Amino acid sequence: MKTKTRSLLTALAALLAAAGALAQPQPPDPAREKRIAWWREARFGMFIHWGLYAIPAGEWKGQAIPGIGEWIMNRAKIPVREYELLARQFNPVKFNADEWVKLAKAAGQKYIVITSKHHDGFAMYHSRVSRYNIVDATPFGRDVTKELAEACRREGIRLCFYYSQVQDWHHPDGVGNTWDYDESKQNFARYFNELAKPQVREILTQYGPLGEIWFDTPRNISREDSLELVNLVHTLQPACLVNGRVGNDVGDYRSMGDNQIPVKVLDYDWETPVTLNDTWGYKKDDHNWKSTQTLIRQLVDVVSKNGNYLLNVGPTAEGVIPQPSVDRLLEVGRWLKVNGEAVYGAKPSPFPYEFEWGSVTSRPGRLYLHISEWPRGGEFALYGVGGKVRRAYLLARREAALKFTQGRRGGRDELRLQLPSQPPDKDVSVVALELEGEASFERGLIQQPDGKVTLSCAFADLAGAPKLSVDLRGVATRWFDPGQELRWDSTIYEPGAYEVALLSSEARSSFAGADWEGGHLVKVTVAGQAIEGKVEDQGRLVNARNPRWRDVRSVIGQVRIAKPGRATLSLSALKVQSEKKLGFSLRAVQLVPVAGK
Ligand code: JFZ
Repeated sequence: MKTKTRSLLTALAALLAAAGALAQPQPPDPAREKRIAWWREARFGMFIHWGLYAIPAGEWKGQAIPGIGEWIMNRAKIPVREYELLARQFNPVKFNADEWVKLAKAAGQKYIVITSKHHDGFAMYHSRVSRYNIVDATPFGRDVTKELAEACRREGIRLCFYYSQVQDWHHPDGVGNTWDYDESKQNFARYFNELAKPQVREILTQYGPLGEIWFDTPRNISREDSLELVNLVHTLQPACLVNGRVGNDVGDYRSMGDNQIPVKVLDYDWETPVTLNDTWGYKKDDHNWKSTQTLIRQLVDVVSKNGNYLLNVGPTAEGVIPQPSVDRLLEVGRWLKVNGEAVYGAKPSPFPYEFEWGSVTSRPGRLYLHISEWPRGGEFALYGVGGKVRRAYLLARREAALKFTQGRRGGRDELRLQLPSQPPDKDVSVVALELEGEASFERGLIQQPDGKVTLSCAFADLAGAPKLSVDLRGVATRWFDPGQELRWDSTIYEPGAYEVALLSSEARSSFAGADWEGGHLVKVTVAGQAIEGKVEDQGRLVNARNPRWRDVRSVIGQVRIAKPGRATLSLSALKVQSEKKLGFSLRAVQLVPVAGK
């Protein structure tokens, strides 16, 4: 009886997941719609991680401490009494609220989220609940938060606060400090009632209207506690948003994992926080800066999938935003001056899948093609736009109409654009397409003009894979069992020989490096042919959208497609290797035409 109930429940869950029913986090709520309107328009914000951790800047007692900078207290197990002493040194004399806010503005960012209290427990504002704060405990003695609030008001930027609601390594009853405190003797409710809630109340009442409260690392916070925070925020400031990391899916929008950009268009509001290098809080030896092109690509890709992009800076202990961050932000801002129309308030792509050449955003009657891989000779093709294009032009050269042709060929709607041979922008150039009347779009998976057919796990039918789940990056996770089968339907236009390539993903955590496991035996069936092959590391590809997780490419064989049209491809694992406990981390299957056919 018990087993029966459980298998029924599993089947039901799989069914719901397949139907996408679990993907809608919030019921439509008019108050929320009102609250979130500015945020949907904004699309791009500045995250600021600033606190006492900027003083050690990644080094403790002469040792470089690996991991993200703001976690140094935890990573180096620094006793509270020792870490507290940093406050006496905190004197950011170069801090200038106007400069920071003007930088955000020049970068094209519409909101700022700053750490009012991170996991280390130190309040970066004048708290009356605890003296462990920037005004009462440092020689600097200024409420930087107040100065920022005033500067934001002057510049028309929305101020938002990060608040670590569960982890507090300073408070004897907060979560996370196992080196000073005995967890078995802790009383979370005491911390929550005596520090967290009163401080959230303070940040909501001392600094004027806020855009949002950005909670973090909910851990195992109860639904009741999450709701209490949400109610506290909405009661004190009805227009203030709450992010998804308040826990239990009760926020106003969803928060993605750090640096994680989902692989498909989502029909709900979401945001990804992203680092400019590999840390949030300042670390003096982290010079691994993302290129401006990566930042712009990520920004437009996030918008193309219905999200917001929250890009972090980690100021130094002197109050200076590192120059490499400033340089990149100003470049993104210059790009947005030209191309902002395709970002602010823009709607997602009508195509649910990714393109290799870039991303698509939209407005009613308009499509924007954000091209970062410029086509050779400027010849660009897009399939699947049904409806007439009235005019095409580059946002960088609005007056110059681009030549194009449209037609129905080989069962597809084909748009061909003649672009200049060189892109107007070295990073991302945007083509605007003005559409006549109601356009319709082919939303199914189709062969692309470059001949490739890409089948992301995010679009797989999981009915034959009850033990698998696919994360938002499109990676099948926890694939340890053989016998699981994924299926895709797609449309292939060109008959011929195709290489079957698998893209599987590296795993990566904040603290460990990248890792990958191969050696799995898989079977692929398509067009009446079945091939078997081994998943081997034949080379790693950088994914421009998620550069932190590379793809491992493995060609497992060839198939011949004799007839164009709808094709079903299925993939199953016959044997899964799991010595490293990573298993098979498939992200996509690709059919790639074999040259010469
Ligand atoms: C959290 C913090 O611990 C970190 O210090 C920083 O503030 C960051 C923005 O948020 O770290 C996380 C939280 C969630 C994930 C990863 C790191 N996640 O869901 O992948």
